[in-house]
Amino acid sequence: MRKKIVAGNWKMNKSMEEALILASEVVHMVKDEVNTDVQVIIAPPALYLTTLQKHTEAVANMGIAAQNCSNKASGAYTGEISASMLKSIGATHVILGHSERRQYFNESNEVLAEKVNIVLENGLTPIFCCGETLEQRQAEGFLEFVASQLTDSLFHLSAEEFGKVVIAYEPIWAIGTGLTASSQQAQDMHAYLRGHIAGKYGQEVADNTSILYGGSCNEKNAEELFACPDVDGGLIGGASLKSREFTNIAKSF
Ligand code: 3PY
Repeated sequence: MRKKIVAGNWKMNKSMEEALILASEVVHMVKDEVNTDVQVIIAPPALYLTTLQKHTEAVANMGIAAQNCSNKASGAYTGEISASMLKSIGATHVILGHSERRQYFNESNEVLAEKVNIVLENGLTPIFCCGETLEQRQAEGFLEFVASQLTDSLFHLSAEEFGKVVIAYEPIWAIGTGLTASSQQAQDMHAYLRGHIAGKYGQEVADNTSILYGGSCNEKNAEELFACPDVDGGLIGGASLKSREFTNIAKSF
């Protein structure tokens, strides 16, 4: 059975003090209100991971994610943070390939494949993001384009390794724009990706893969999106910066 997951991508927001308040509110609300079969993950800026991990570890169905990590193991890579460092401070997940990293930091499918490898080698769970631009959606072949992001960055993995990956479909045209994919658009893409995974790894692996929807998911649209048979939760942007709204999203299954 695949997991239901709601992950909050805080991006580059909040001071330390604000982050502590937000995390402790989320931790309390999740503990009191969210079904234990829903895994709730927060992804604060890397600087706050060590401190906030001490809060999330107290709740069995919570995890804490980095928003990125290096494709290198260690060494002279000024400014980088390695997967083993993240593991050593108790991080559980790493978001990889968010469209903002692909767009502003030129992350290619090849570099992302290296990051996926190193994250898995260190016993962390990659939340692998994929998605198309508006121009791609309006042209032919956008389903195949998104599937190719999986092929190029993930399909070198063994079935056992692939089974540890979480996928997040984030249409780029719905990120930070207030536009959301309709539940039908999300379902169609998720079903297509699940079929693509089944073609490579078989139906059982595909059925056990959590595929999250991201892109302006909020407390108003989460219930309809999460009701889709192939949508297993959400990667939440702006709405994860408000404890009440984020918790409500985690309660939307
Ligand atoms: C968004 O919803 O804006 C996101 O980018 C989530 O990662």
